[in-house]
Amino acid sequence: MTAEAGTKLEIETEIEFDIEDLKHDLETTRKTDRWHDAPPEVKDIFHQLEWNIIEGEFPETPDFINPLLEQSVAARTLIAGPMSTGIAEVGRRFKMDEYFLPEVMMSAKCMQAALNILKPLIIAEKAADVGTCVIGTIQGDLHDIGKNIVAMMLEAAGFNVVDLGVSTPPADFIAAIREHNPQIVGFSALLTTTMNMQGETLKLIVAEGLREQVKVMVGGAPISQDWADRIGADAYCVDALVAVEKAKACMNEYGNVPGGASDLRDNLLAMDSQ
Ligand code: B12
Repeated sequence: MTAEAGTKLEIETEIEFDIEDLKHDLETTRKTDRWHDAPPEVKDIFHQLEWNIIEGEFPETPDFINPLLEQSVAARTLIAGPMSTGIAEVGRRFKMDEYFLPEVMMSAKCMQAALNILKPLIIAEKAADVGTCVIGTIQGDLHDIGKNIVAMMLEAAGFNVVDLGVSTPPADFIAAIREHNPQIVGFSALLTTTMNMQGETLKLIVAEGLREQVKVMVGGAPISQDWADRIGADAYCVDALVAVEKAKACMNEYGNVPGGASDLRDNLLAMDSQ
């Protein structure tokens, strides 16, 4: 554990976790063996927050978020840490038919309740204006938790973010590009049945002659670098932190490179192994 600028605690959240290990830890001990560098009292509340999300008890979510903020845990650590592992376990249970839609909806409400508290704290860090990003969940898809986190982090990094919401038709992306003149456009998709709409939206951007003026970033659980390459996106981002780094690089190092250029894709991909 190291002290962040100011008085925030910095706790390791980038440990890769295997979902089967997570299941084992949660089912045998009700605790994950993560956050090794967190103080014990913080670690305890992290575990309670994970369970709050898994069990979908959204009215109580603030009761775990607020004490952690009082203990100087950074808002970003909560999102990348216990909130992330909690909702991952919900996804696993849903996939295994241990959970059904009502349970997932309750867990999503916990995430939303937590994000409502954390958003103002993250936005308050807002850096100087760096550029504009249009972002939206693709047509047919109603998932927005991940997209909202990305939008929030980009805003904190100094982007003017135009959020088109969920189930965004390709034509709405085109209208927003014409209206707001963004340097970056982001598509979120969480369903294998809707991810194709990322490709369709990108095709329309090309057909409308807008491809060179925007850099296209894609993300969401079923999305991969292979998929980004298949549809011709400039960057795939596994999470919000990577999205911020790549968006900043699009404005700085590669600010003069047109969207769709192969060296842009190569350079942004190379950032994953740095
Ligand atoms: C919560 C949830 C819901 C909630 C959504 C609430 C909401 N407001 O978003 C509700 C209950 C509404 C829901 C509904 C459905 N869901 Co659902 N859902 C989930 C669940 C459990 C978690 C998703 C989530 O929020 N994760 C947390 C966030 C933080 O992670 P993330 O979204 O991946 O985002 C991060 C990165 O991917 C990236 N990122 C995301 N977007 C973007 C965009 C850009 C531009 C960039 C750069 C990066 C980026 O950064 C984010 C932050 O780090 C997932 C399981 C899973 N493993 O994903 C299933 C899951 C996505 N759902 C699934 C299904 C099947 C459905 C339904 C079809 C169920 C049904 N029978 O009706 C419906 C679909 C409704 C629709 N038309 O969209 C399946 C999809 C399977 C598939 N192969 O397509 C999943 C994978 C569950 C499973 N394991 O089977 N769901």
